[in-house]
Amino acid sequence: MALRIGVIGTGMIGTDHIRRITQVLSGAEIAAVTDANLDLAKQVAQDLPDTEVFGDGHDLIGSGQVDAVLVTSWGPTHEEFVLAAIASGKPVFCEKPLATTAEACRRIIAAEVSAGCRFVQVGFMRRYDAAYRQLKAVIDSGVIGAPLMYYSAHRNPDVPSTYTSEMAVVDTAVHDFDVARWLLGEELGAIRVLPAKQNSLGGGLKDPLLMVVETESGVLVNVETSVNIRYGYDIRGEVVGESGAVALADRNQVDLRHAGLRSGGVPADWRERFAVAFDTEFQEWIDTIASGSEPVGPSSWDGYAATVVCDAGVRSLATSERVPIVLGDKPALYRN
Ligand code: NAD
Ligand code: ISE
Repeated sequence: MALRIGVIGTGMIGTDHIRRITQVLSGAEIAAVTDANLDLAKQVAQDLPDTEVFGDGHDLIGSGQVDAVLVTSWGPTHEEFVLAAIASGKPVFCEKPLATTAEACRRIIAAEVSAGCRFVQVGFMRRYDAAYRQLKAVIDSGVIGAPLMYYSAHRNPDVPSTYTSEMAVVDTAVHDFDVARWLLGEELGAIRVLPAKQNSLGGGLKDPLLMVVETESGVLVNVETSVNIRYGYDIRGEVVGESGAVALADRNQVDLRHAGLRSGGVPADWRERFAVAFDTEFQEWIDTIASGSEPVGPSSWDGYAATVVCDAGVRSLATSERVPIVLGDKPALYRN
């Protein structure tokens, strides 16, 4: 039987995930949807067979028609829905961030620890991208020696008018923090956020930013966020090791040579750049949950660790000072 998923939040990424679950992937169906904007939820359900519209996320989570929950509502609402799913004993896939405060993430961790098993997977899709997976495989093989530095560039062509300077840290660089932890296999220990000369196209935002992050063992991670760079959505990464370096390659299928120039495309946005990674992320989650296993992807601990780094980053953005990152002990549930 197909895994019956209930979706809370049918906005931009919610509808994109519904599309992939119903049109690209196998083994799951959308049994229920809800949104604070109920008309939007009804409109989305119209195009789906047998999908019930609920007036509220809690009713959806409690429904006997829902086996697993997908949270794609705004960040500040994530905690209550994730906690409710855990209390109902249902697996929950939560888009980033797990929650917007470290305290809220700790409450989610406490709920899972007291239940004695994992229910939560967090939407850090870069871990499912084929190029990032190869980058990690090269690092883990030892061929470049011990990693010493990691350069991570996160460039958006533009951002909505509601985007604030702090969002470059909590909404954008959060992916770079998670992928750095995953690639390097260690926690981040301190962060310093430095605004560069301001991009005049950025409507007053502190943009671009350079974030200098130190891992616990002393690897330096340099994260650049440029969120008004116009030319496209460009994600770059290079790890420098003791005896070699490895970088994400440019991703074009073809290489155009014309009129004295050599060129290739740049994705328009995150949906295009990470389409296949999102597909892989969800197919692996569906297969794991449908088999009755606990989720194995990014955990509540990963969501918590990323939020703590973001908190420290926001503090550093205000002062440009180095801010230590303090996580505390990792519960056994999250130690592999
Ligand atoms: P969006 O504004 O397009 O959609 C969010 C939807 O949630 C809206 O329709 C809103 O009405 C609904 N909503 C808000 N509060 C609700 C509540 N209490 N109950 C039910 N519905 C509620 O936003 P989006 O761009 O789709 O982002 C949603 C989440 O996905 C955010 O947490 C964002 O950070 C994350 N996101 C992740 C990625 C990624 O690359 N992994 C990309 C974009 C967004
Ligand atoms: C967005 O919310 C995402 O998560 C994208 O992956 C990121 O590139 C973008 O900057 C964020 O606003």
